[in-house]
Order: sequence, then C-alpha cells, then structure tokens
Amino acid sequence: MTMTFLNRLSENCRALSPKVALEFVGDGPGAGRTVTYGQLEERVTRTMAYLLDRGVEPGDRVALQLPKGLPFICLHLAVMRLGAISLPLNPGYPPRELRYFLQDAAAKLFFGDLAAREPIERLMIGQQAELPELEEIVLVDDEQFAALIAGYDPAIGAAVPIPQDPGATCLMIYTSGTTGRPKGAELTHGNLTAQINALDEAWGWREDDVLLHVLPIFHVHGLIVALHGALNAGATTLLLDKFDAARVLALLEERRCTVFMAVPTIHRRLLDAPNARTTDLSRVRLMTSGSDRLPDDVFLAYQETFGHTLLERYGMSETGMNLSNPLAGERRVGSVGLPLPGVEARIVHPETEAPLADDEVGEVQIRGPHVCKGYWRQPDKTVAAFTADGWLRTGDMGTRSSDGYFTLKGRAKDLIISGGYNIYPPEVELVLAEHPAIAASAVIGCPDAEWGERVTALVIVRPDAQVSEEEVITFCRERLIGYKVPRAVRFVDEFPRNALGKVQKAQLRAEFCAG
Ligand code: MLC
Repeated sequence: MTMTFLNRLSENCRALSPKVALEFVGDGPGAGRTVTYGQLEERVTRTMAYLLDRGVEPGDRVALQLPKGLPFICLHLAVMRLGAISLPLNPGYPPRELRYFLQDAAAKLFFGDLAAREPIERLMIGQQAELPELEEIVLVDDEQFAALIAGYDPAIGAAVPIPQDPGATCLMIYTSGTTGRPKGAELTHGNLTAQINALDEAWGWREDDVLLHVLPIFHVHGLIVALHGALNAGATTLLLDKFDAARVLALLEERRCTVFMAVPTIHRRLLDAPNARTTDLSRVRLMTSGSDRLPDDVFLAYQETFGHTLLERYGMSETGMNLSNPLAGERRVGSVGLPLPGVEARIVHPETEAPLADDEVGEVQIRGPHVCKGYWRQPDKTVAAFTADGWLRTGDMGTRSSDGYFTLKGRAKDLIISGGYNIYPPEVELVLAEHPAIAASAVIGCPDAEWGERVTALVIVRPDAQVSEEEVITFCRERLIGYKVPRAVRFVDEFPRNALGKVQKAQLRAEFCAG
C-alpha cells in the first residue's frame, strides 16, 4: 500500500513540528488554543499510552461522544493508531439512541462529555447488563482529559507500529437503513488512505492551506473530508464549534482562510448573513458543498454574491467521497461531477442492474478502494448492499452525461435529508409505533428552502384514543435526537397503499407537503 493516512500524518508532525495544525476559534472549551503538529503528535502518542493502560487492543471499539475539541481529536487518532476502531457519535443523541450504538458496536470504552454527566449516568444506571462488553465510561472535559493523560509517556505510544493492514477496520460510522435500526459502516485504513489521496489529487490540498472547519466532527464530511484532508496536507485547521453565519464570513476574511466545506443549508445561511455583501472572500481558493443536493439558486447566488463557484461533490458514509466537480474545469450547476481518482461509478437499471446509456435515469453504483468493507456484524445486509462483482448499491438515482458528469435525480430508498443529516423514516416510525394512541404512522420529507427537507409525520390515531400534535412531538423529542423529530404532525384516517399493501409515500408527499 502507498503511505497510509496515519503514516503521512506522523511524518507531517515530525517535518512541520512548529507549525499550527489546529486552532480552536469558537467560544467553547479550549477556545483560543493552538496546537502545533509537534504537540499533536505528542498528545496523540500520550493518549495511546493511556489507552494501552486501559487495555485497548486492536479491533476494540472505542465510542467517542465528545464535543468538537482536542480530546476528541486525540482519542480518535490514538484509537486508530493502536489498530482499534474509532466510533464517533453525535453528542446530541439522547440516552435511548446512545444505548443502541454502544450495544450494537459492543463498545469496550465510552468517552463522554463531562458536561453531559447527568443524561449519561441516567443511561448507564441499571443498564450494565445490557452493555456487557462496556468496561469503562470516562467523562472528560478539556482539563480533565489533559490531566488524565499527563502522567503517560508519549514514547510508549510512539513505539507502537502504525497499522499497515489496509483491510483492518479503523473507523465505524453509523448509517441507517430502510429496516430502521442504524448499522455501522466499517471503514478501513485502506479506505481512508485511498479517500484522502483521491481528494488530495482532485482538490489540490496544499501545505499552506487554511481550512475553516464549521462542520460536526462525527460524520465523514467533517471528519474525513475536512479534518483528515487538512492534516494529511500539513495544512492549518481553524475549528469553530458552533455555526454562526456572520462569524464564519468574518473568520474567512480575517484569518485568510483558503478552504471552506459545508452543506447547502450552511451556504444558504451565509448568503443571508448581514455581512454577506461586505465580506471579501477573494483569498479563499476552494469552497465545496455536499451531504445534500445543492439547490441551483444557491449555486448561482454564490457566484453573484461571493464571486465563488461552489464545487459540489457526492459522497456517503459507506464510501467517503465518490464524485466531484473539478477544481479546474467546468463546475456544472446541478451536477455532482465526475468520478474521483480511483473511483468507478456507473448508472444501472434499478431492477435488472444492466448499465444504462447516457442520460438515462438509474441507480448510481460505486466501486473502488475507498468503499467500506461492509456493515458491522450484519453479513446479510453487507451482501445485500453489493452486487456480485463488488459494486455498492447507493440507493441514489441519477444520470451520466455523454461527457461524464453525474447528476442526482432522487432516491430509490426512503430517506430524508435535513440540513445535511440523513433521517430514515422507519427510525421515526418505530418510535411513533410505541405511542399508545398511535395505530400507524408514515414519515415523509417535505421540501424546505432552508433545510432541504423537513420531517413531517402522518399519523392514524387508535379508535377512542386522543393525542395532540404537541404530544406527539414531545414524545419523539424524548426518544430521538433533535433533527429527527417531526416538525409537523398531520392526523389522517388511512394511508394510500399499493396492491402489496405498501404505503405510497410519493402520494402522501404530493398531498401533504403543499402549503
Ligand atoms: C439542527 N437542527 C436541525 C438540524 N440541525 N433540524 C433539522 N435538520 C438539521 N440538520 C435543529 C436542532 O435540533 C434544534 O432544534 C435547532 O435546529 C437549533 O439547533 P442548532 O444546533 O443550534 O442548529 P444549527 O447550529 O443552526 O445547525 C444547523 C447546521 C447543522 C446546518 C449548522 O445542522 C449542521 O452542522 N449540519 C451539517 C450536517 C453534516 O455535517 N452532515 C454530514 C453528514 S456526512 P430543537 O427544536 O431541538 O431546539 C454525509 C456524507 C457526505 O452525509 O456526502 O457528506
């Protein structure tokens, strides 16, 4: 294998020791702190020594439900360098969702936010029997974490050989499915290396780049594409923990940032910011958009307002990035571009899976060294996700033009994307099914200018039972992370169904999304 991402990072830490790798520019804990590449290596290897002392072994899952700060970054990199598996989790998950991830992944260690002590303790009390493999819960903030690793010798971590097996899993990202419960996509050292090299080549990452990082750090977009990309290049990353449009624009200008990556909801908010027309973004060399389709009006308004042509790209948790508009060359409005180096992409008939001609709509399928090896402890779902010759079935529909540009045309699977987060309706429907007054539900995404889509629940109430919209929303809020909670609830008597009894969601969207 070519030099792995972790090898490259370690080399950068040596060669660029005094250079700032990370700067925390938000208001949260650790605000104002800078970390050089040399300090990063020291912290990561110290963290490795600490984790070795906790008994972490290759293949162990270490769950990280931590804010966007140095403890998360050190733990994530240290876990991977020990050959173990980093499992980043959204800090917003309520206990019920968190418990599922810890159980399913059979996590050995859990690192949580000290500031969230109460809900985490609530989760754990009386639950030990359900989490037999969880050996330790460690709650930290920045200071606690520094104190925790202070007594450990970085030389012990540094002496551990950097994992070289390209097939070994190092990162698990949970993604949901049509069956409801999320499943862990297993990304390997080989996947991360292939992905980072492809993006390095395609987007021309440079050592003198300054990335303004505004995304959450527990998804492939913020973690791999943005943070790993910058660390791999030896660039400097400014990390903002809480999105604020006016502040983002000010930072881009004042801190002479060169790279910015975001989701369409964020780009739209930047356009609406009070300082949109007065901010000079001429030093920024690359602004990308992904995780959801970029509306044409945002693409065009960006050119007009900021003088920037957004580079739209297409990826998913199972793969990282697959397709991208070019750095040099035409960035086509509405298109997600061309296959990245090393990536194969094709459009096939959704039923026969025969490759289709140019401009015909079919399923997008992807193959390449960046594609995950499968789903954690789900051999059946892994087999179902791939064709016999190794193409990943993305569930996204699209076309390819005669000059090779791909355009997305909707989804074959039942999925809602809100503000760049994926929401699988069955997850919400399973929660609604637990409500004693609800006989049946269907959850749909309605188009929304700000969020892309917003979650709407259609509910059939049991005879003789009563429940209000507010009660349904509160019920969901106690059990689901905020972005999955329905924004509206409509009560209906029945659902349109096809001959097989399947609820016709397209019909529901047509009927209930208007207005
Ligand atoms: C926050 N809220 C959302 C939401 N984000 N509701 C719907 N959809 C979302 N995406 C809700 C919260 O629950 C809360 O509601 C209220 O909005 C305010 O919360 P907040 O945290 O203050 O929101 P804000 O900071 O404004 O967040 C908006 C955002 C954020 C756009 C900055 O959603 C975001 O960072 N999105 C990026 C997601 C991302 O990185 N996806 C990458 C996935 S990887 P209440 O009612 O609870 O108070 C992937 C692969 C690929 O998809 O190709 O990239």
